[in-house]
Amino acid sequence: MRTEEFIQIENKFGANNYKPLDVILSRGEGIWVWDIDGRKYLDCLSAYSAVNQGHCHPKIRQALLEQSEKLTLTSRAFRNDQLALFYKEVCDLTHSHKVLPMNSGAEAVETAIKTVRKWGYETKGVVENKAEIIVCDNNFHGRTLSIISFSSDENARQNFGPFTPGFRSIPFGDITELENAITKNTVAFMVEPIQGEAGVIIPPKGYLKKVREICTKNNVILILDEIQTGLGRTGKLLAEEHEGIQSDLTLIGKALSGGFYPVSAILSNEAVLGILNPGQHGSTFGGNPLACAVARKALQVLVEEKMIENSATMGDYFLSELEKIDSPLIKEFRGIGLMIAIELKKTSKVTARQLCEKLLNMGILCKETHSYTIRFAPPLVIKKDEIDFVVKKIKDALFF
Ligand code: IF1
Repeated sequence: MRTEEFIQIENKFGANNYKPLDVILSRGEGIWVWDIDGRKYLDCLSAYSAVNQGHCHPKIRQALLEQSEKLTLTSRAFRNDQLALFYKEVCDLTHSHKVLPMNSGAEAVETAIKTVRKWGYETKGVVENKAEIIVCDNNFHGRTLSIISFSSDENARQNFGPFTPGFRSIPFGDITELENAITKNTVAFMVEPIQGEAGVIIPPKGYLKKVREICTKNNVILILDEIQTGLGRTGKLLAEEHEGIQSDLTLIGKALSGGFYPVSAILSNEAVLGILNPGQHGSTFGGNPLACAVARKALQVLVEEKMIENSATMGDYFLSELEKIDSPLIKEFRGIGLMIAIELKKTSKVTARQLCEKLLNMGILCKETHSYTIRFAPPLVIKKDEIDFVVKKIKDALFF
């Protein structure tokens, strides 16, 4: 089938909830993907950071194949021989006391919301049904009803009401706003260490450290959504390490499986996840042996193959090379590790989408976020000469 035919069929039968670039991919390896006509592209999106380890990592694939021949799903009605090992390894690696495995990122967020509410009523003594969770303007935490209830993106919310109450949104990066928003009913503050969908927005230095202090002082649970920033993307295993802090709950997903299989997890200290009892939360697929085997290997290769260190050094190099570009179209380059954005000037008459389409034709896959920002987040295995290649293409695309 030709590209146009694939697109026609998708458009005819599929819900129209995405506007993808018109490339039909059929193969991937490391930082590279190929379309159905054999054209090769350098992937600078990494499936929104789900393939940090690179496409079809051979060791993760092997773990998937081997486990798929033994046992894939038991449900949590019975135990399986991968779950305990996953628990131990993920907790050791992240210095967590407890873990709860789920599937998608949004499910991890929902799980956190349920858990901190229960914690609030039973430990903090919040009056029934009064629990409040503070979040940040321009957050992105997923697509379920409770999560869009506190989104500031009108398009994500419009006509999906009625919404879940109990959330309050404050500006990102502002400590005073957080202090002022806390009441006796506040059970948690949930925040992305770096806002992804908002356009790689990095908070002022010291922000998370102060957030940690304020949450501790007020007996408020700090939930860090590291579904995108975690697992090496910012040059550390978890972005919280940049400020030397520890959350109470950390949410991870995406790269937890290296892109093979949906796996997410809620990492916790003893007190918070300890609040859940049998029958109060769960999922048919959460913690299944195939997911656990894949996640164990995905974490192992991330560490053993020094992808986190590579993210830090290659991220610095990428950003410094970008900063050498002097184009009237550019407002700013920003980033941390391999989570990098280019923001175009609103007056530049070229939109981020147009630039992404141009780069697609030049063999670089990237995706706009909002009208004037493009995110660059290649797999963490990218090398120096490959960054040179991307930067050269970006330069060529900007001077047209
Ligand atoms: C889509 C964005 C990225 C996330 C954070 C939770 C989730 C996400 C910080 C939910 C998911 C994805 C979903 C994807 C687009 C994408 C995205 F542009 F929308 F914001 F990565 F930047 N927390 N982010 O970033 O995880 O339920 O999807 O597994 O197509 O909606 P999920």
